[in-house]
Amino acid sequence: MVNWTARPAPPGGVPGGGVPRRHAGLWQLAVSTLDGNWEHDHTVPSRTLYPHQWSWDSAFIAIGWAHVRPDHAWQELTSLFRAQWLDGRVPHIVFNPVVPGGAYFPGPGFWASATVEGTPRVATSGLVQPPVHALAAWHAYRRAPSADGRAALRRLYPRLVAQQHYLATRRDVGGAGLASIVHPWESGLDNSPAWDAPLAAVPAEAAVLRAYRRRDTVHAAAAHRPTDLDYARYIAIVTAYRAAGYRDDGLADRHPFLVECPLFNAAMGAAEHALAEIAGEIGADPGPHRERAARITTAVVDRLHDPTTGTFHPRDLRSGRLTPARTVLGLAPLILPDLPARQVEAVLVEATSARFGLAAGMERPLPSHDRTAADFEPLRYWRGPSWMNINWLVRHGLLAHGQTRLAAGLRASMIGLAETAGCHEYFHPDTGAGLGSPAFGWTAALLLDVLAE
Ligand code: 9WN
Repeated sequence: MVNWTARPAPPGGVPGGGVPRRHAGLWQLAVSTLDGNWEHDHTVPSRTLYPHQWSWDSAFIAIGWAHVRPDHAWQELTSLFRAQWLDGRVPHIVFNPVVPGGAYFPGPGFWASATVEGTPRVATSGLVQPPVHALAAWHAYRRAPSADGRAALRRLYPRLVAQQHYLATRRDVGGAGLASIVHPWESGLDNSPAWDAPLAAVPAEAAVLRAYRRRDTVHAAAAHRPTDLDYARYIAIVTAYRAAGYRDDGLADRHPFLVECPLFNAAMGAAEHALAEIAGEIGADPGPHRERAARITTAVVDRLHDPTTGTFHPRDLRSGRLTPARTVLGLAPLILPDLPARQVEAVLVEATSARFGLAAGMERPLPSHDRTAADFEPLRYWRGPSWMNINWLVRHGLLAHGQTRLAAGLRASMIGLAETAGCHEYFHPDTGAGLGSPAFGWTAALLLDVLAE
């Protein structure tokens, strides 16, 4: 049984009993950031950079809403799953039809989801993101248990099961019980050094981009974002997937990017644990979820753990090899409550090393990449900066394995970061300076969650 912490939501956006007075300002900042990003039935990650609905953002954001406006938490997840495809995939972007098509690149016209069978009426992308939604739904419910919440769980449950089924079947390209991602965007850590090796094999030239106009660099510094060459490859990979109607059969024979990611698969395993809890709550059978969770954990260990480095690495199905970079993705399997003690120990060694600096007293949260690596870039997106969602996940992994002192250190550093820079999208891993969007949804939401504990 997973011991997720439960705390009822404080009413009306005021700090709950457990939130000290000195954090009242931060709490209000987080609530007003979420309110400012709320858009009729979902929350945009950022009004400028990401003016639509994103899949794993909505999951994290729902956890934050549960503390202040639980109805928004359920609307958030419900609107996302309304856009689920017939095959079970939950698209990584759901486009808001009232936002001009050119506001985000690549926009709805590029993805052309309406030309594909089994897609919803609303325009979406054709990719997915880490399946953290069952986990989020369970966390949201435990923070605000109610009859409405239970009814929402009941409605979401078959959709969450279909999401898992899609990943466990159509995406099991390697045939070993893990899901493959078909694009770096599916990892959520778009330009992580983890993808450098598999991306290098994707044929693309920066010239590909001349046909398009990037929108992200209008709102954020180019030096803090993926490069043009990264984008050229992102576009080339989507183009290949789109040309095959976003079908998953035959991927091994034709698709240029196929990787088993430790965070993605750990999320898939954690989702089965959460589904077991949800099933218990709504009178369904938790047994099959527990069995699937155990199988996923075994496969994550067998396929993605490297006893030489002690950490987890993505497996590139094109080369058959583990990718060499030691990124924060390698720590993510801690969120599996049944991760064997030997791997827990090894990951803790990695996390507490100079590479990531986890400690009971730590000044800054975990960076997204190994601080000691030659290609560590403290300003560039997922190649060094600290992100609140990854720290939140690792913190829950630490709690799941009884590492309360380290979890407390991480929590304090996350709060300190927001005290330094507010609800930015990501943060300089040394100075804590805010980077990217200044009013970012999941930073606000997860800040509420850590403040409330
Ligand atoms: C592409 C919305 C998303 C996050 C991702 C983050 C970034 C998009 C982009 O923004 O990706 O999906 O345009 O850069 O990498 O994790 O979900 O916040």
